[in-house]
Amino acid sequence: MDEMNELVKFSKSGRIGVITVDNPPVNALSPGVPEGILAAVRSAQGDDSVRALVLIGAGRTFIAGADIKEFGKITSGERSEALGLAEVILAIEDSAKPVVCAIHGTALGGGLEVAMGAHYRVAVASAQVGQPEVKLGIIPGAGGTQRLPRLAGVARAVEMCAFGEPIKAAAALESGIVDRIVEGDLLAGAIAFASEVSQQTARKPRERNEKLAGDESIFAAARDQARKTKRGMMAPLAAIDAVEAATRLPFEAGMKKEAELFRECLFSDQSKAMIHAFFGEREVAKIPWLPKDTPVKEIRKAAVIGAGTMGGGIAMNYANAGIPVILKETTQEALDKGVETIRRNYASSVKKGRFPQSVMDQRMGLIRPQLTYDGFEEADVIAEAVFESMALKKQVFAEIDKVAKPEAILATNTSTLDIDEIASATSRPQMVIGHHYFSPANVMRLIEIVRGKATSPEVIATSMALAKKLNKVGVLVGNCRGFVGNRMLHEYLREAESLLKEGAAPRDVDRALYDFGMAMGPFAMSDLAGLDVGWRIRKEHKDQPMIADTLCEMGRYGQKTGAGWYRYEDGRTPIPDPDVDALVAKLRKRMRWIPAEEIVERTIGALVKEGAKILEEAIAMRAVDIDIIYITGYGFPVYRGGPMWYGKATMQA
Ligand code: T1G
Repeated sequence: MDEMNELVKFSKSGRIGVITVDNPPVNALSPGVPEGILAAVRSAQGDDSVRALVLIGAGRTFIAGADIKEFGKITSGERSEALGLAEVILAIEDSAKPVVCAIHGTALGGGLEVAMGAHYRVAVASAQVGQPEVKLGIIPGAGGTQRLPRLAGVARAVEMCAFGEPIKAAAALESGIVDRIVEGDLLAGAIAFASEVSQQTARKPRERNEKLAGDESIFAAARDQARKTKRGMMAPLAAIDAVEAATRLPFEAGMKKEAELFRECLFSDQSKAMIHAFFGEREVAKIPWLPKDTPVKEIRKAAVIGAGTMGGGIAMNYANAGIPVILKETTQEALDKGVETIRRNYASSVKKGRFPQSVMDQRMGLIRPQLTYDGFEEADVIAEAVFESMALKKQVFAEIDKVAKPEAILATNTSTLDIDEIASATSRPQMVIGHHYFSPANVMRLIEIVRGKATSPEVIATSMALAKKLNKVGVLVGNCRGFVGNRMLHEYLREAESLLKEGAAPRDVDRALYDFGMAMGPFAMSDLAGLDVGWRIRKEHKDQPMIADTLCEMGRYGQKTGAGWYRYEDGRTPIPDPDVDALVAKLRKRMRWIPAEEIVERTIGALVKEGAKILEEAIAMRAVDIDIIYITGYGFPVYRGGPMWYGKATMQA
């Protein structure tokens, strides 16, 4: 095996040359990889013993894209902008000897673009291919928007480039991206395929224009969908423009258009923020002070106490991960209601085609509803999700302390209460930890993992690993009132109320933050979550009253009572209510028009200020932890990087 360099190896199997990319962990196109591939392709051209080439990745995946770490160096001017990919891909495409890409794991971004420069692609059934660049605030920059529509058609290319979701090998075969699904050993299958095609004249993907004819409405429909589902993001619209250019311009001109749009996105604040979030999601999983060899227990069985909205969603997470879970309630009526909600949720996913009925049945089969603690002694983790009352939670923890096995993790889903006090109800506070999910728990990706004074390193390490197993983002935080997310939210809501007292209306504040990119404004969000939750906690803590408390005294808890800050006729659409305007007018100190910029600056500013205090107190380890909490748990726009990133970029926090 010849070393083109330490990252790319070349070997021969009979008359087939094999180019192996070996750049762990994900074979990113880091400096040296494109160069190594190019050298291998070129050297094979002159080698008569080689009739065809196979390009494959070593380790767990094919090429997972350009090296994202290089983008910061490009935008800071530290290195040249040229990724060096276009030249490599052209060399592959212009190879006189057919090139076959062998795909396992993921072929993503530049990885799929390299593969689409090849004349053929074979894949194992478990492989996935995609153009996820829009998730980094950019678009494909090495021909993906020009070659993908030529291989898979315009509609599929728009879908993949504008929305960034990968597709499975079977769908890639069906749409013409992949030429064969290989059973068994991938390399052997690829070499066999390469032998078969070695005498054929391979077509260059850039010359395959027959699928470019498309119905123009595809682009308009995709733009509408992007404006709805990717609201405020520039990259999805740029990706659509680039694919559209492929249908209108010759290949080279289309490539030029793609490069322009790629550069515009790469140098945008949105992309910097989204790349921050990409690496942030991986960084929050790392606990610097936790020894690497801290034992992580395997979670084979779980139990959830409380089948309400949160308990039901938490049980679904375990079932979705294939973990059998007991779901306990105190009354049959409450239990039946909880199980029915779970069934309805799964049925709607089946209806939306997310997974087949068989998967729903399998998951429902993993959930065991009951009214007793039978079987709790086998659970590796017990998650409590009962009503937010300290007395009740302590009673429950005293009960599970008697039935749980010594090594079981005792987790509470409290959103505000003191973990140490809850733990004091047990004989094993070192096994107690907060697993704070966000509603709806089976959808929201965030779990705030709250360590108590006594929580052991094993329990923390196991909880962080469990979050990944449940396909969630676990962020470790310290124990204080409201932990990180809700503590900051409290200040955000207080500032929103003070804006009302100065002249703004709830809809003005909500509009400003919706336009800023929040999933919804503070008042509409409070109505969705239920005003009574915060009210009960403020009463329990004898906090300074808020206007929301007055609304609760009027029986206005939000959507669940048909009225809160807004009125709800259809249960979900907020309608401004003159009664609320009148109440606010009575409490108003002065009346002035407040511009949206000021509303955003003050409310997001409140988040940033409280975030800074939380960092000082080490309740959060890093600013990025706070950013990921807000992006994955509170609907903060990812293209603004999270409150601390945004604060730093705009408020010199
Ligand atoms: N560049 C640099 N580092 C990367 C990387 C990449 N493309 N992908 C992953 N890593 C690091 C990651 O930070 C982590 O590091 C480790 O690898 C394992 O990743 C020209 C411009 C492939 C599905 O967007 O989606 O090509 O934390 O924990 O859960 O048009 O990684 O261990 O130090 O995520 O098994 C397009 C990004 C780039 C794919 C594997 N490609 N990666 O998931 O492992 S733009 C992407 C992923 C581009 C071209 C454009 C996932 C994965 P550390 P991990 P995983």
